[in-house]
Amino acid sequence: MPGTLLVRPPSPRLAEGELTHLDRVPVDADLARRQWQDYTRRYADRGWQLVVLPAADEHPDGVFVEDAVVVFDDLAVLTRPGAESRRGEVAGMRPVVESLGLEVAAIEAPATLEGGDVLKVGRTVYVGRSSRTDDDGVAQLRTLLEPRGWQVVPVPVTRALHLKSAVTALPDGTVIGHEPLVEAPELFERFVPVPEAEGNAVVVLDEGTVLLSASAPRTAELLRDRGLEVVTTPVTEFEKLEGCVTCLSVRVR
Ligand code: CIR
Repeated sequence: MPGTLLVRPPSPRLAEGELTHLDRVPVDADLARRQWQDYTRRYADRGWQLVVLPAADEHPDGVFVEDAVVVFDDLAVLTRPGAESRRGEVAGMRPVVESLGLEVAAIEAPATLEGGDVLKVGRTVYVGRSSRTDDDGVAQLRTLLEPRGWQVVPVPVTRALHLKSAVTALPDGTVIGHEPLVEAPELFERFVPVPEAEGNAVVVLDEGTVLLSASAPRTAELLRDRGLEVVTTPVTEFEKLEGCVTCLSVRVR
């Protein structure tokens, strides 16, 4: 199941990125670059094809590519970030997703939607109604997706930046999250709490393997006890900017 992944190298201005729930602390741009390279290697080592977007160093948060485009089957939806400073990241995505042969749609102003609020579990799309994604954004996504056989379920998000800063899904569809950040666990068919805030975010590498932040060793243990292979990678410099393993890539195929 390895697929094709979009990534973009971190800007040397990463430290100037948006912050909502965390205080600003020093960020090591060289370490961020090395962590990003390690992150991309985790995929390449497992047979994923990486499409590296041109650097966009004028956008401090540009490395968090998952917020600018969301892909559903052969449809790429360009987002309209709620953070004004991030709107300029989207334009560079269009030619790339077009070149991959995807159909392209876009969230139209004044609606806002960020990809970090979009969690796919089977054919269900949970969409965080957060400070970055508004009701109009959720409604536009529903209009695009329901005719294509996806069900859209809005989820309130106030305790975290994005829905996927609070919950993500394991390969079998079980949703995991750090309980203090999750406001409506009952919305998910199956929910399992994890012991660390950095443990909420996993990327499914294949049916039996997930990628997890190296900052969540107790969660790694819990997931291994469930029979999963857990690959860890250090993302401390991105976590300081409220990013996580999911935000650094978008699966396009
Ligand atoms: C922001 O606040 O927009 C960035 N500093 C972090 C974005 C992280 N993205 C994500 O969780 N999908």
